[in-house]
Amino acid sequence: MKATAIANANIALVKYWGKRNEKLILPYNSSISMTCDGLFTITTVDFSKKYKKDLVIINDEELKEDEKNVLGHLERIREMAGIKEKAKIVSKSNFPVAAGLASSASGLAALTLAATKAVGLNLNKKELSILARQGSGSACRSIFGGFVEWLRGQKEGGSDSFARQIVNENYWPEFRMIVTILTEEKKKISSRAGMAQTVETCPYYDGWLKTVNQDLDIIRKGILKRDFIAVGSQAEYNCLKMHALMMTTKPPIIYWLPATMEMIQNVIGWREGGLECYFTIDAGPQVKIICLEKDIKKIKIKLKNIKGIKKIIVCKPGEGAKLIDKHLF
Ligand code: 2P0
Repeated sequence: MKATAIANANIALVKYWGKRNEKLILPYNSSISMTCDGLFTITTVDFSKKYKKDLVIINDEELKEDEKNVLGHLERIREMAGIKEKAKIVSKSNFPVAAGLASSASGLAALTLAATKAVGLNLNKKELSILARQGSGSACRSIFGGFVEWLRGQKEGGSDSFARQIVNENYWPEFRMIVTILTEEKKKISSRAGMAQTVETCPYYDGWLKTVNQDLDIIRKGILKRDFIAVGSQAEYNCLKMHALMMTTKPPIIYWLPATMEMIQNVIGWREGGLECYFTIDAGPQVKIICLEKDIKKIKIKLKNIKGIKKIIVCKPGEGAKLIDKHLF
């Protein structure tokens, strides 16, 4: 009863921010993301009578604060399979965890696929997406590769809230996101707590919900037409709207560092100078530059001269979650 899966993280072009049902993780709005080749989590799950309790090891450290309720997700899968065995889980990501780089998306997607396979449930991608969503919302998008839309759904039970692929990873291979890592420190406010606080206190949340469908339409159509300016500019706008919500939440949620603001100004300046690039930022300080392959070299040269950048990772559209043969233990 052992299986291993690999899943890529994803970065949203239209963000998910706010739940209408916190227990089932049902969002107020649909969202669109790119699954990122190069930002991955590998997870091995082994269910066995030999384990007296569940043991979860993430990046060589035993899980202590179970913020994402990984153990609850495991229990959900055990219940589906009708088994009692405890599990050992070992998970490794190749990028900083919990610094606004969607580690829970790749982590919970890999866990969902590995654990369901280990217990002998052969779920299809839609079923996997629904299940991964209940572990962490953004994880439902990482089940699929390429450009992906998570449909908010209408039903109370969540059976119509899952992700689906808009186009696969080969449709727009020139599309890139350059992740600039500005700090590897863990963020202070989790996105789970932050979004709940926004829904409760932000006076502009209605405005977000009224305008998000337009963002989704423009970006979905832009992806299908490979219209870079349409996708990049609307993604940047959507990101700023989300951060405006965060900043006007009580107490305020400000994920930006001075280096974040500097990067924003840089990207805008480069664009004014004729370089086609946009930015997006998630629940953390890291800035992701949206660009095309043809401009990567020029942007990399510019990034070399900026002091605050610890590391960069260039991502192209990547594959969805999949099983692999090589176990981590
Ligand atoms: C996104 N974020 O669409 C948005 C943008 C953060 C900012 O999805 O509570 O870790 O586990 O459902 O999935 C982060 O939210 O939250 C996220 P839960 P999750 O990528």
